Amino acid sequence: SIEPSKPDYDVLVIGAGLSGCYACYKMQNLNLKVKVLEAGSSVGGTWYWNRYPGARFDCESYTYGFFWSQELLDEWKWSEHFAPQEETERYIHFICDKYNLWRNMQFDTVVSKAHWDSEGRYWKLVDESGHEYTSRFLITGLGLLSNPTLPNIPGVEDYKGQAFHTSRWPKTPVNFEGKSVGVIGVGATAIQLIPEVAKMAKSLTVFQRTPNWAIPLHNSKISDEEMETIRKGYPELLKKIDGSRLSFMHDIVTDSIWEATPEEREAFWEFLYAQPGFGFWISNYKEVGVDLKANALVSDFVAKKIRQRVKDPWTADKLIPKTYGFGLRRVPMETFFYETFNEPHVRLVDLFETPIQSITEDGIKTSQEDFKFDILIYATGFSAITGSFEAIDFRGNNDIRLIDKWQHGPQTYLGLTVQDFPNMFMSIGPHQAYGNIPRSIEYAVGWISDCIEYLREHDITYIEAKEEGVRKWTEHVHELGKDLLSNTVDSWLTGVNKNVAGKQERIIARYSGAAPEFRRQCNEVAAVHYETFKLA
Ligand code: NA7
Repeated sequence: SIEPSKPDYDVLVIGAGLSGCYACYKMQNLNLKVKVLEAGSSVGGTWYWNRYPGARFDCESYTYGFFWSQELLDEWKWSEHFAPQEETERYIHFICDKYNLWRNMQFDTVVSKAHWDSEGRYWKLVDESGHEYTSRFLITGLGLLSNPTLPNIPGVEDYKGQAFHTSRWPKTPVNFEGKSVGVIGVGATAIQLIPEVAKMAKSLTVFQRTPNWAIPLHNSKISDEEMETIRKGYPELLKKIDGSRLSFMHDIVTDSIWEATPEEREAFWEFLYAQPGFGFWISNYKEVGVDLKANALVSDFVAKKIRQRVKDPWTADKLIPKTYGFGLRRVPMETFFYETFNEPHVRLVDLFETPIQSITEDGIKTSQEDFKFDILIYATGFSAITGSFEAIDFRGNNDIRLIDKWQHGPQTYLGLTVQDFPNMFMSIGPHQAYGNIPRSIEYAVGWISDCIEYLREHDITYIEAKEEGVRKWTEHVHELGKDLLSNTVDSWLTGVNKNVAGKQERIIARYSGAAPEFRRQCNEVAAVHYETFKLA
C-alpha cells in the first residue's frame, strides 16, 4: 500500500461562512490541524458579502442560528424576528471570538485550484497569488449563492457612474441622497433592497424581466422578555424543525384544498398572509406545489393582494407573474415592496415590453427610452449551487475535472461526496437537503466531522464515493424531484442562469425529499462505518 506523505494540514476548509466556521470549530475539537481559506476579508460568507440595504433573514432568526452550542443559545440575543445582515455578521463574529476560530483562518485568499495528489493522498490548493496549501482532507463550504453574475447586456463595462452587484456591496455605506438609481432584477435580493433604496434616493427605476410572487415578511423586534421565552422554548423548537420537511418552524399542512369551500380557503389564506415568515408558502394546502389547478387558485389569491396594494393598475399587472405559479421559485419575502411602487419617484420598467439594449456611459438604454442614473444596482443573482465549484479548478483522480464530471448536472453520493474526488466533503453541495440552510449546514458538517474522526481513529487515509453509490443517489434525487412543479420552472433552484453560457437548461440540483429522511439515509451510512465508500 502507498505510504501516505505528510501534508501541511489535516484539513483544509474553503470558505469562512457558516459552514467554514462550524467546520473549523469541529476540526479544532478533534485536535486536527485545520486551516480555513476565505476569499473575503473576514468571516460570514453570505452575511459578509451581502451588505446591501435591506439585507436580512427571511427565516426566523432563532431557527436560523446554530443549535450546536448550548452556550450560544443561552448567550446570544436576537433583536428582531428576522435579523438584519449587520446583526448576523455580529453573531458570526461572536462565535469566532468565543471559540477562538480566528487563529485557524486566513482571509483575502481566493482559492483558484484544488488538485488531488493520488501518490501522496493529499489535496493541494493553490490561491490566486500562487501560495500552496496541502491537506489530507478537504471540506468545501462554498455556499449555494456565492458566485455573483452580472447581466449579459452589452455595455456593462462602459457605465461610468457608481455600480454595484448586491453581493459585492461596499463596506462604507452608499450615499443615495439626491441620486437617481436604477435596479436590475426583482429576485429575493431586489425585493428586500428596493423599498430601502426608495426611502433614500431621489428617483428609483426598477428593471424587471420575470416578476416574482412575494409575500409579506411581517418582521418585528424581539423584546428581552420575548427572547427569554424563545430561549426556554429552544429544545422544543429544535425538535419541531428537526422533524420538519424543510427544517422551518412553520407547520406542514396535510389539509386538502379540495376539501375546503371557497370561503374556507379565502379565510385560511387571509390568515396565512398575515403570518410572519414563510408560513404562506410552507403551511399552505398540500397540493399547492404539485397540482397546477390548486396552484392557480392560490396564485389568484396572491395576485388579488398585489392588485389591492399597488394603486396603478398597469404596474400591479406587471408585478404579477404570468408564466409560473406561486411558490414554484424561492418565494421572496417583502416589507412594503408593493407599496413602494405607489411612490411618485418609483417606476417599474417591463423588460419583456421594452428590453434593455445596452448599458451606456450614464445609464440604461431600452428599446424605448434612454435612462440616466447616478447609481446602478445589479440585483441579478448568482451562478448558483454548482457555480462556486466551477469557479475553482477542482481535479480529482487522474486529473479528472469536476466541471467535466458535472457537465450534465451534479453527480454526488449523499450530496456530500463525489466519485474520483477522494477525501473531499461538501457542506451544502448539490443534492443535499436545503430548506433552512444553517440546519443543513449543521447536519452536513457534523456528519463530515464524525466521518473524519472515524477515519483518523482507524488510520484510514483514503475515502472515496463508489460509482454505484453515486448512481443510486443521483437517481434517487432525480426521482424525488420529478413531480415537483418547481422543477419545471427556470430559477437558481433548477440551476438556470440566463447570463451564463451552459446554464440555460434546468437540472435537478437539490435533494427535494424531507430533511429527516435525508439525515436518516446519511446516518445509516455512518452506522455501517462508511463501508459503502471505498476506504483504504
Ligand atoms: P435571483 O433570485 O436569481 O434574481 C435575479 C434577478 O435578476 C431576477 O429577477 C432576474 O430575472 C434578474 N436578472 C438577471 N439577469 C438579468 C438580465 N440580464 N436582465 C434583466 N434581469 C436580469 O437572485 P437574488 O439575488 O434576488 O436571490 C438569490 C437568492 O438569495 C434568493 O432566492 C434567496 O434564497 C437568497 P429573471 O428571473 O432571470 O428573468
